[in-house]
Amino acid sequence: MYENAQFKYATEAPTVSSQVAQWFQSVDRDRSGEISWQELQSALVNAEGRNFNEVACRLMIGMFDKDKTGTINANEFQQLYNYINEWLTTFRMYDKDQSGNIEEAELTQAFQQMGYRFTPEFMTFLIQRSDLKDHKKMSIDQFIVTCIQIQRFTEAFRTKDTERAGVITIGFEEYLGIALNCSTV
Ligand SMILES: [Ca+2]
Ligand SMILES: [Ca+2]
Repeated sequence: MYENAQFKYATEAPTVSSQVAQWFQSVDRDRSGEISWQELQSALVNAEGRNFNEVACRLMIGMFDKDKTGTINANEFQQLYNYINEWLTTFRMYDKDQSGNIEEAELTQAFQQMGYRFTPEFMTFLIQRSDLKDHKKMSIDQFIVTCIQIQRFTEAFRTKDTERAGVITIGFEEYLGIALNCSTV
């Protein structure tokens, strides 16, 4: 089931830099020397056979676009490549039944291992918003986005929650500021 949740163009172990260069060339379809989120999107497929969602691709491009051109050059790409591979490894580790998706029990365990203590209700909520139809699973791209967003919101929350009480009081505009900042891709 995993064949789909991989780089479409990678044929061998992805650690050698010549292979990274090869993948860069395959992904850079218009030969601009830069990878756009659209090009990244068309190169990444989840277990459903669907291309990664737009938010996931924009988020990942944004993270490694050091010179802020909106695209990834060959130098920036190595890091992006490693980052995506780390996510693939993480995802595989949590996808215990190797279904290619993260089901609710797997998600619960994943967040526990990441150090979060969430209620079962919150886990159900996360699964439901990922799988609008069957309420059963989360794909790899949804998992990446969910983890990144929860991580960002957690960091923002912690800067306010200095006593580690798990509760904060926040003004309306400050709340909006955090929400808008954390959702920016
Ligand atoms: Ca390009
Ligand atoms: Ca699974």
